[in-house]
Amino acid sequence: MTYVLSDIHGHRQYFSEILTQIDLKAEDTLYILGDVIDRGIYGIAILKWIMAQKNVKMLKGNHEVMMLAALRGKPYDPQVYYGGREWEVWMRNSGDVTLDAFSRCEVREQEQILQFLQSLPLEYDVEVGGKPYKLVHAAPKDLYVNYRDFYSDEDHFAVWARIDITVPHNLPYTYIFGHTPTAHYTNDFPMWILHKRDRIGIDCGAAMGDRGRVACLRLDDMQEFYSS
Ligand SMILES: [Mn+2]
Repeated sequence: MTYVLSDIHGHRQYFSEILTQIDLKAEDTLYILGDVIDRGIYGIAILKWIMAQKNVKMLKGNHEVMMLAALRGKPYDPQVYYGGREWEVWMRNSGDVTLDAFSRCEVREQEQILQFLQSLPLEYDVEVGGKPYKLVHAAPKDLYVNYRDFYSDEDHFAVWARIDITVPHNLPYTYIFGHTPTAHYTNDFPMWILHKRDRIGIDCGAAMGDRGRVACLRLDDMQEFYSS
C-alpha cells in the first residue's frame, strides 16, 4: 500500500495517531511531503524516526529549506553570529523550537540530520493502480513556467508556491501537495483532504495546532485517515 501525508510541523501526537491507524507494514511505503519541523516542538524527534525507517520517504518542504539555509548546512554553534536574512526568515517562521531541540543533539547527529535533509528531493513520481501521481510539497516544477514573475527559481517555487487551483494544469499526472492548508481553498473546519480533478491537497493544518490535524491518504483505494 502507498500512503501520503504532509505538514506534520512537529506535532508528534497527531502523527502517532496516523501511524496507529495505518499500521504501516514493511511492504508499504509512506511518503511525507515535507514540513516535518517547526511550529510544534517534536520536529527533530520525528525526523530522527523517519531517518531510521526503510519504507518512509520524505520530501524537502520550505521549512527544511529554511533550516538548511539558516544553519548554512552546518551544526549549530552558539559562538557564531547567525543574524543574516536566512536566519531571520527561519526564526520568524517558528524555527526557534526546532533549533532548541537540534542544539541539544550531538554534533555527529546534527551532521547526520543536515545530510539527510540535504539529500531530500523536491518531487517523487509514483504510480498506483496504473495512475501516475507526482508528489510535491507546494507545486510541481512543471508549473513554474506560469509563475516566473512571482518566484525566483523553480526550487524556490516547488516549496513555497500558492497555486490557483481553479486553473486546470493539463499535466499528464495528478499531483498531490501539502504546504497550503485546505481551509485556504474551502474554509472548512475541521479540514478535509481536497480532491480536485487534477490535484489533491492533503495539508489539513496541523501547523495551526488545535484548529488543524494531520491527514493521510492511501492511494490504492483513496481511503483517508485523520488525527483527532
Ligand atoms: Mn510549507
